[in-house]
Amino acid sequence: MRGENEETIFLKDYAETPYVVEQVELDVRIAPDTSTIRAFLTLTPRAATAPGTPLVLDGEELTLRSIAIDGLPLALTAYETTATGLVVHQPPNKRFVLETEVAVEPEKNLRLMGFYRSSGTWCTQCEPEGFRRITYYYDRPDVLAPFKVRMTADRKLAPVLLSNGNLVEQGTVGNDQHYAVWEDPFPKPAYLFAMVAGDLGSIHDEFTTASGRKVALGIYCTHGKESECLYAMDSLKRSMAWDERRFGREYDLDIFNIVAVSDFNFGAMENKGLNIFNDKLVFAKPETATDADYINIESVIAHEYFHNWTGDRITCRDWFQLCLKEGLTVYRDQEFSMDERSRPVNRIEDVRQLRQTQFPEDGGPLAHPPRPDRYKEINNFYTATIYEKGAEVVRMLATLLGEAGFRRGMDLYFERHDGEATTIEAFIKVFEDSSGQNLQHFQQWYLQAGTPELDVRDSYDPASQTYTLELTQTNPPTPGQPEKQPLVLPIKFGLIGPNGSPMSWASVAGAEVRDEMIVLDRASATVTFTGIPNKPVPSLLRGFSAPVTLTTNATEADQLFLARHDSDPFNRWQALQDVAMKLMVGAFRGTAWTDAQVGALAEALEETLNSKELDAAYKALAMSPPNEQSVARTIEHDVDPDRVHAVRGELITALVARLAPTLEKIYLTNDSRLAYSPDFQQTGRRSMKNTALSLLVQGGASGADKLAREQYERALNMTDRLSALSISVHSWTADAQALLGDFRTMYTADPLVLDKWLALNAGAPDDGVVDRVRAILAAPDFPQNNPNRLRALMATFGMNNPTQFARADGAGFRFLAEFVGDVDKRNPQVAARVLTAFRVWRSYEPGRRAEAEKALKALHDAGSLSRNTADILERTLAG
Ligand code: B3K
Ligand code: ZN
Repeated sequence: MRGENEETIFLKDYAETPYVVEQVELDVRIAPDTSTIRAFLTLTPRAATAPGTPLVLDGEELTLRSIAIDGLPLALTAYETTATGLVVHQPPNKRFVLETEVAVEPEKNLRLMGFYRSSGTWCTQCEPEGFRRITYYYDRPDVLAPFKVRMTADRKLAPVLLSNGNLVEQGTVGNDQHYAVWEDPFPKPAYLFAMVAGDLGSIHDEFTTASGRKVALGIYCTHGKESECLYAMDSLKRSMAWDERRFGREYDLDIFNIVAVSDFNFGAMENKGLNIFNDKLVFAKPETATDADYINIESVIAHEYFHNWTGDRITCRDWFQLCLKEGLTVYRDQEFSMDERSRPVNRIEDVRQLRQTQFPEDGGPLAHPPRPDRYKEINNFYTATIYEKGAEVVRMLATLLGEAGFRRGMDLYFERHDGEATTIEAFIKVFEDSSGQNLQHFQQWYLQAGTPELDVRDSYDPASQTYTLELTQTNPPTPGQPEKQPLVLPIKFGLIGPNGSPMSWASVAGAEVRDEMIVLDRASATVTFTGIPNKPVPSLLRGFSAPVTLTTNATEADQLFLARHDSDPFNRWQALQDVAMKLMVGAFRGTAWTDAQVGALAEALEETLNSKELDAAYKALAMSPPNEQSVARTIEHDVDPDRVHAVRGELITALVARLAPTLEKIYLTNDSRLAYSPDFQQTGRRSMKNTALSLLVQGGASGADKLAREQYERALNMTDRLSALSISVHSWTADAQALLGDFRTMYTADPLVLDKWLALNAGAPDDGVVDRVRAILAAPDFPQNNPNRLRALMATFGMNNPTQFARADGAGFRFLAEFVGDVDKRNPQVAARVLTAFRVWRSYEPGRRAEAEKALKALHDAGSLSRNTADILERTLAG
């Protein structure tokens, strides 16, 4: 483990390697305890490389057994191994083959990076820097080479041997062993290497590409789980067809395999031709998976598949460019899910996710640009900013260029950069070249951190029939970036006349206005519309066309008007959220809402819920008031989470007092006993029904607790059962404890359902939660090394239990910090991720802030932390 004072790595220091890797051949002998890897690397010095330039390869926790060049063993003085790699002092000044043999111990690899063993299956995770834990190599994304891999293992322990590319040979060795040779013709960086060996079940299918090539599809899993992989397979085939239709991208190898493993630090990994997945993103059956699980499986299967073009065929030059593949691929998977389900509903959900995960990151000590220029630990940059904000930046590009213009740019990107490791600048350039537009200013989105604040004030002059919008953007400072430039903001909008229909204008001046979009590229602008007969209500930032926080001079009446009349479904939803938010924040600050205010909100909600055009999934979102974290974020400073919790509860009670009959009707009419399907319609109806139930229980409607218990007991699928349980637990009803106990005994055998139970325990807002979670964690049979179990318990506690994590007595902070210190010794990535729960610590009121700081400092003082955790901790304390 490297120390915390390791130097920072800077983008400006990028330099090519002095040697080119032309070919990689691996001979891997897999066996319990110790496996060996012989690597044959064909290397050539670049023309500019001075003779005798040392060959410096990365390597970590490897035991070197032999080393040779062109078949001749090296003298001890000719090379050196260090804690971070291998140095060959004077390699030949022409093409040569470096041959090394190393030993590794996958069973002891609890970090789950490199080669490790999960529930009996050997597997790999190489992104970003795991390959160096398999063999000595240039473990960086700009070194691309074809790989050939020979795997040998015991036939019984590992009847399945998989790697990237195509299977070119297999056979037996003696009585017990067998081997397989895989060859990947596409040059790739080491982070896309993968290898799996184990005793696995599988399902198989086939996909015929648009040009008529047949691709064999396989999903590998624990025996007995095969039928739970069918939805993943279906999602894969739909993804393959969609990428052909929407982006003209065909799959390129003859085989595409997915393997589900139980111990995985992340969601999934896009290794070329051999995706490895966290099993929670593969396995689904109605009795154990919720609608949300099905939706996630569909989107992550798509995401990893789409990486084949945006990630694998075109990869990143260096890790600073991570969002080149991640932001773009998230954009692609979001578009896929929108096409498969519902554009407005998915957009609202994606924006909710952005606000929940990325906005607090961007507004806190861990803020960084989508394309950072420095890092200490790259694993800490797989963030909501790189992924979700990265996707928003691509979405803005698509908005600015229009659908056809965006597609032309993407076509050029695939044509120009196929087979390369490239940069954000090159990505922007293809859109400049294909559209003729200058995008240099737009590019600033990639370089600047922080969420822009957009303020819009409107005014109307009846005498001249002119309507004016004054727009101002502010870009607040973030760590290391005190000064900011204004950004290019595409602001989609519409003007709505008093009768609720769209208004047009005679002329507009003051900023670039295209169709119904203002492009604000300065700190401020005054946009004047003429020929406006009456004062309109503006609908601003339609579809959330730029990732900003918007403030306006709209009155509650304006917002309620938008909630009824806006033709943009996103803004209709947003208007209801805004009114609820205004009431809650006002109450938090001491201005209680009036009966008339709640009455007006309830009426607008009721109208939405009774609408004939809106679908159920949309209505479910419309009736969910902003959650406690987003209320806290709007309050910004001196947050007391207990008061936020109380105020939100009071608003729900006041709304339910008016809406109970409507909610009960929704509950009853959407309760269905149909055979389960994860489709959009059924999912929407369940979501609407369960949201209604949740409000009824939270709002204290009579009989609602009982309804929840009954739903729990008679549920036919996990969505309904878990919703009922979660509603009971979150309101900590009289039944909560008993139902939790029942759920625990009913599902002990299924680890993925156990995660749901762990998360429920950790997310309950009751005072006993710290003790309860501590006891669960300390139980002798708790799987201490499994990331899913640890995250279900501790990331939920830190991120989704605002009142108990931020207890006034500091017990929540201390508990989480102690956990981080402990788990850091085994799995630094899990530890560092959980620690990011503290990113909002400065927004608390002074008492809690002091407690949080004490807990963070205690963790710091407790001694040696991994580089991952030390980096997060230092930035959290400094920012
Ligand atoms: N590219 C992988 C990320 C692996 C992260 C390792 N810390 C998953 C994805 O974004 O598709
Ligand atoms: Zn990805």
